[in-house]
Amino acid sequence: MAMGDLFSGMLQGEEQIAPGAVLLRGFARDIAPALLACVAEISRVAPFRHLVTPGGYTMSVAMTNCGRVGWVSDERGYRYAPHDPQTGLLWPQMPVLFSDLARRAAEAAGFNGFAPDAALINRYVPGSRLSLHQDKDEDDARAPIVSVSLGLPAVFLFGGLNRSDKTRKYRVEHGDVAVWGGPSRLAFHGIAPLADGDDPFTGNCRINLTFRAAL
Ligand code: MD3
Ligand code: FE
Repeated sequence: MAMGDLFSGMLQGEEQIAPGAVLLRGFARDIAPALLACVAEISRVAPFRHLVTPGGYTMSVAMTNCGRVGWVSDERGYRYAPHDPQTGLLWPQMPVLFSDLARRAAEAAGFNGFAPDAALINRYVPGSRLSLHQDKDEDDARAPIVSVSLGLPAVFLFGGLNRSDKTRKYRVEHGDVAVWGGPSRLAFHGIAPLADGDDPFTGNCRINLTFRAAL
């Protein structure tokens, strides 16, 4: 590894949290306002909504998508679909700013050539949470998932390959990016109930982007 890579990693606050799982603190901070402008634009066409799980629970996190396909859930199950079931329209195109960020972050974590076809956009308000789960609806589990945190901070729970494995907690903040691949790709993870707060960029919420190679 070249000295420059070592230093950029240190300056970036690169942290390996498990094999294949890397936290890139502040990686997206500079472009966060532009990312949020894209989210606002996307949500005008594909509004945030609270999906229902196959078990009949309404999620506390509001979601929308952009890209060739989007993640959806209803009483029939979880899947990726090209159309927004609420409007019947195709999901909005993924902005080049998004796909470029995802590719650069994946590369910084050692995954070259990441080309996401879906970006799930999650919106948390105080009290919203995401219970422990695995992301296993994607066809290609060899590709990593890249996640970008914007707005209010959150406590990220990261476990192992079994639901009962002990979880570790990581505080994630505005501009932090994480890459989950290799042996960590199917690890259980979740988000603790969001604490109240006031963020200069988003006000009272947290936005998370997750980039996936879904189909
Ligand atoms: C660890 N989102 O949308 S991103 C999700 O902050 C999701 O909104 C959370 O979990 C959020 O599915 C956490 C971090 C994340 C994403 C995918 C992972 C962590 C992961 C896949 C494997 C292991
Ligand atoms: Fe997940």
